[in-house]
Amino acid sequence: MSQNLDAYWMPFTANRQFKQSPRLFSRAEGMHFWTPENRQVLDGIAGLWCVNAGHARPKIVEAIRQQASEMDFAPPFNMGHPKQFELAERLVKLTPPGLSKVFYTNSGSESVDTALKMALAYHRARGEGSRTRLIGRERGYHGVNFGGISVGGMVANRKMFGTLLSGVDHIRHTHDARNAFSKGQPAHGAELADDLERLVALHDASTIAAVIVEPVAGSTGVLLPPKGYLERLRSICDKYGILLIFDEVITGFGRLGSPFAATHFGVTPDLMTVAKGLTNGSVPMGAVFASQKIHDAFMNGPEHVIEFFHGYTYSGHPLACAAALGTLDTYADEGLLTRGAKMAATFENAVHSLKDMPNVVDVRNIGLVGGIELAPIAGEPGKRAFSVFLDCWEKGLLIRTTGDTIALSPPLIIENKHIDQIVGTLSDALKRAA
Ligand code: PXG
Repeated sequence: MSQNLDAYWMPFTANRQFKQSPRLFSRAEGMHFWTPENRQVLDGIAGLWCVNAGHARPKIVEAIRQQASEMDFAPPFNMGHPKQFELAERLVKLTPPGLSKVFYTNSGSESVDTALKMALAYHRARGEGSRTRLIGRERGYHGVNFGGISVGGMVANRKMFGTLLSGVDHIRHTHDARNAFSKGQPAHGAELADDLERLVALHDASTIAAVIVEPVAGSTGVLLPPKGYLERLRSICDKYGILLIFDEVITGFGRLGSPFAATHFGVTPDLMTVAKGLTNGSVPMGAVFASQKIHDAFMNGPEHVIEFFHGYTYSGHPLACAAALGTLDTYADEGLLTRGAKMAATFENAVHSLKDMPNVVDVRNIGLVGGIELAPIAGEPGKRAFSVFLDCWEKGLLIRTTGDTIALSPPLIIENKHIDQIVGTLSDALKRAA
């Protein structure tokens, strides 16, 4: 490799291993990437759970191109531009009823920290400033900013970074071996939501601002909510005046076969974070959806005073708004926000066909998400799944691994032939990794 790879410190990557045998993409279209050597690689994970409509979609490309020449930037504080408002109006038509306000960010991590701050400030604005405690869940992933890692529950993302936010507690994760090889939502574990009751008993509801969960946990290895679990969490939150935050950075924009997980499961949170699929991964953008009630609690001071002391230089960036509008057009034209539901049965059968492959200890799925969990190599956690990842990459398939779980989250434009290729390549790789 002639290019010097030394200066770039790569994120969430084994830098030394990578630089010894680099893996680069230089072009992408539809369901595929191409390497600089022009080798085609099937995208089994929508880039990183974000390119839901597939790569280089014409309406998105054109929207970005046009916006770049029309207006590159406009200040987001005290000034606006038309596309911010147009996008917000279109977005709240897609969200579950009640989530009627949108606040823009630039990533999932920023969306999470924004939502946590909104929750704290909401209670304070209503005169319940004692509600300062934030509750997350073990094995949760909420990005990498300080708020997100504090409520998050992945030890490697937390342990190096000091004491994090104070006043955070966690409920238990929902992974339960009794549910192995469940198709869709598993039967066991709704009662794990009662952990929130325990934390209320321990800390008192008057100290708790919000609880944040991923409706389906992605990064931590595709963990589904047991039947009845999210409903139970919602009703405990209602009982005690605790806000419920759904982190829909992965589940938003059609991943489960519905526009949002909230729509899919029929449980509406008070705040909902998104990113990724909002712009089809094309320009960084995130957002927080808030209920009218939360928004209105802020709108009670003198009218000339800023209501929420929060925002980013690039909140509602013109390129991001244009890209998001092009993305929503593409989703609408092709019915992509519900296409996952049509493909789900085929995808489910395909991933569960890997059940009897060597070392497979669980298969989990919902919509166009699949998780295949492998038994770890003794004393070397993560190594078996990573070797499957490298093998698939050699054979022209991009997958994602976390620990010893393989995650699949293909673009929602996937066809049967791609599903066949994913499963065929994976089963060969699993046999070789035995
Ligand atoms: N919340 C959730 C639920 C996420 O999945 C974030 C927040 C943070 O988003 P940003 O845009 O700040 O990265 C995410 C991100 C994986 C993987 O391998 C998933 C994410 C990021 C990196 C890797 O599954 N999701």
